Amino acid sequence: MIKIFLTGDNHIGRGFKYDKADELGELRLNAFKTMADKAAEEQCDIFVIAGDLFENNYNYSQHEIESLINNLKSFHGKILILPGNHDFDSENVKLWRVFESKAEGKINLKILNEFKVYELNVRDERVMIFPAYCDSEHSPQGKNNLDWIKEYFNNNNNLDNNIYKIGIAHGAIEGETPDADRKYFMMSKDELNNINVDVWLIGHTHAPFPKYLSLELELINNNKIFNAGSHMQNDINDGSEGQCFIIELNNDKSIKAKKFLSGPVNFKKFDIDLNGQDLNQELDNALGSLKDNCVVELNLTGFINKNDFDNRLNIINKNLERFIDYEINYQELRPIIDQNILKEFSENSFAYKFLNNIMAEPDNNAEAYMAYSLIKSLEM
Ligand SMILES: [Mn+2]
Repeated sequence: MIKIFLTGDNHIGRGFKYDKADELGELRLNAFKTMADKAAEEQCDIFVIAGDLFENNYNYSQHEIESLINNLKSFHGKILILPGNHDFDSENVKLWRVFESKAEGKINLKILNEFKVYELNVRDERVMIFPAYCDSEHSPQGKNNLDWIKEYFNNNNNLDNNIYKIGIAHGAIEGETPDADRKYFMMSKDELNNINVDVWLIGHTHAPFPKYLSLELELINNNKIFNAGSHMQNDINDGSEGQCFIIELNNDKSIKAKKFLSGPVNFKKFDIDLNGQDLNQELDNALGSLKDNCVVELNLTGFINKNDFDNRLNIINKNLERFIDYEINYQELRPIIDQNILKEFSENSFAYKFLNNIMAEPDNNAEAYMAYSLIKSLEM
């Protein structure tokens, strides 16, 4: 049996649009300590990063590289890194040479940047690694880097069954990843299944698949393609909750797998349209059950009573201050025009009668507010 820890699409260096961008960047780096500790605790033999560890291959910092290496130190097995389309390797790219030299003597690292079989010995078992790494940002339309692996198996069709054969690739998967232009090393599941490896470890798609993995190790039937997704949600539109996969490949080549939640942050977006409800209560209903380790985007629209409206910033801040960061948009939030506000005008005035008439109709908050704003603008 061999045991694999799988992550990818970590995008170290990708910016965050929030005020606490630096803090979020550190959390993303520090999650590698969480992952390495978990991989060690689970006695995984290899730790695989299936592409896009970095956001790009030119604008990386020494701090990021050193922090990654330090955080990975608690894992003593083999660390295999596949260059993805964001951090692709080619002749003029220095990133992976820099990473290798910094890692020397600290972690047991192999950058999979050749189209060849990498042989490992794990628990006295023979393991063959077949990498389809990215050697450019985009692929020629409809092409991927699987050809050499197909050819290898055509030429070696009676490999010893006891050898563990692991394919690692980075690119879009037909049916899982949008890639309209077919320029992200598009692979089909049929194509992958027809190659005689025992398991495929895939990167590129930030949302994980298969989606049904649970937190407990379970036998996986009829699937040998695994994409763990990002270890941390990178933004609100990212379909990842921040997880890795732990995969056990048994002597009979059956597969057991589970997910491990590694994300230190979750990004959440709420659109709340109010119609007279208590602001504090509505915010508590929406946000109360969230853990503190969230970045919240809150979009408030509609109508609240005048008292809540005057205190809106206090109420909003009180409900949001416990989160890592938050962004609020309340420009479209309006006060309900009520009898109290009407007192601004004398009872015989046109304004009073006009507004009073509008307010007499049900569900006229928007109209009353518009009329009130118009009257106020004419008064000036
Ligand atoms: Mn990618």
